[in-house]
Amino acid sequence: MPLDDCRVIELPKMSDPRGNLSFVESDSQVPFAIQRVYYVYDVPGGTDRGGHAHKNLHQLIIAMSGSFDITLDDGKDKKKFHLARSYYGLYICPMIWRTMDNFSSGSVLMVLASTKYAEDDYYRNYDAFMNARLVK
Ligand code: T46
Repeated sequence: MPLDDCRVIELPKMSDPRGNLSFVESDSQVPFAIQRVYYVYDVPGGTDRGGHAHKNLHQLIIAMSGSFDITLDDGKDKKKFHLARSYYGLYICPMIWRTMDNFSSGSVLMVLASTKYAEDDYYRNYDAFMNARLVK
C-alpha cells in the first residue's frame, strides 16, 4: 500500500468544561477492527524507537500525552508527522517502514492495532523490507 493511504485521522472530541472526551470504535473512526492496544511510555530523551514495517498489520497511533515525531517510508517516499494532540491519530497501513523519535518528556504513545502481537508479521531489516516491496 502506498504512503498516501497513511493519514492523520481527526477523532471525535466531546468538548466539556469538565474535560474533553474522544473515542475510537472498530471499523468506524479506523478502517479496521481493533484487536490489541499497547502503549509506550517513560521514553528517555533522545531515544529512537520503531525501525520496522509490518506485513499485514493496520494501526492507529495516538499521542495520549506529550508529543513525538513519526517518519513513514514506503521504500520510495518518506513523510514525517508530528503528533501532539490526543484527538488526532495517525493511521498506518501494512508495508510501511516507521521510526519514532523526538519524544517529549512524559509522552505516551498509544497504538490501536488490527491483530494480536505476532513477531513474524515484522520486517526488522530494511533490506528485507525493500526486497518484499519490490515483489509486491
Ligand atoms: C510499532 C510501533 C509504533 C510484545 O510482546 N507485544 C506487543 O504487542 C508489542 C507491540 C511488542 N512486544 C514486544 C516485542 C519486543 O520484545 O515488546 C518489545 C518491544 O517492541 P518493539 O521493539 O517492536 O517496540 P517499538 O516501540 O520499536 O515498536 C512498537 C511496535 O512493535 C510496532 O508494531 O509500529 O511500536
